[in-house]
Amino acid sequence: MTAPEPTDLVEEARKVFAGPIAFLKSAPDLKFLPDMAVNEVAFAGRSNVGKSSLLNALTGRNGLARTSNTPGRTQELNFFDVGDPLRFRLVDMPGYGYAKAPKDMVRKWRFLVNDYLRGRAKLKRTLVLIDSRHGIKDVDTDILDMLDAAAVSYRIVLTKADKVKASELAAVRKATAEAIRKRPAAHPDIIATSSDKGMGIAELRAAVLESVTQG
Ligand SMILES: Nc1nc2c(ncn2[C@@H]2O[C@H](COP(=O)(O)OP(=O)(O)OP(=O)(O)O)[C@@H](O)[C@H]2O)c(=O)[nH]1
Ligand SMILES: [Mg+2]
Repeated sequence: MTAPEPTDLVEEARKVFAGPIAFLKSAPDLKFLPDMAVNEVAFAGRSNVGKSSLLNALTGRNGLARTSNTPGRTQELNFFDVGDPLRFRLVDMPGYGYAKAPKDMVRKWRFLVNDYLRGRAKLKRTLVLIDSRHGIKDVDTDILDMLDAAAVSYRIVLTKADKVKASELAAVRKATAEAIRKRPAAHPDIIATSSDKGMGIAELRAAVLESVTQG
């Protein structure tokens, strides 16, 4: 079989994300993880970076993942089934780096997120979301270090691109590409998105589909 042309992949991805997608379950603890029936793609990143919003934009369904102006909205691992029959799963995760959250909760989320990311055999790729206004910060570096050390494949996705000028977006994209150049588990291509404006969404759908269809 020959590899699909990129345009075919974008069209295929559009269809998959327009089809059946349903919330499966919330896992507050590793013992509540669902069976490993299919490949998974996880959304990681700082609290309030736009993980849940991006999941909604990808699936074209606004209320699927709960979003909020207040950091710390997502507190469990939330699994979403894509396709009927089931093709793959999307996993919305609690954010990190939320200074005002109670310390014991922060610790709980960190263990949950890290253990899931490090130990999940069906996790094909982690999308690490970075705010276009800020670029990679120290809290992000910690999770990138962990993913590199555990050899978990990840890809940087810039969020809230509508909040910066085109020149600023180009600069943050360049600085981010440079920052990940020597990171072994990082995908070299960065996708800039805006969940509000729909920017980069078709490209990200194709990237997600590509990562779950390999192996
Ligand atoms: N302008 C703009 N705002 C966005 C975008 N994406 C998310 N937001 C806003 O950012 C805030 C946080 O979004 P969420 O999707 O809840 O963020 P999260 O990363 O899931 O946050 P936690 O669950 O707390 O970790 C909300 O007020 C969103 O409306 C975007 O592309 N553009
Ligand atoms: Mg969230």
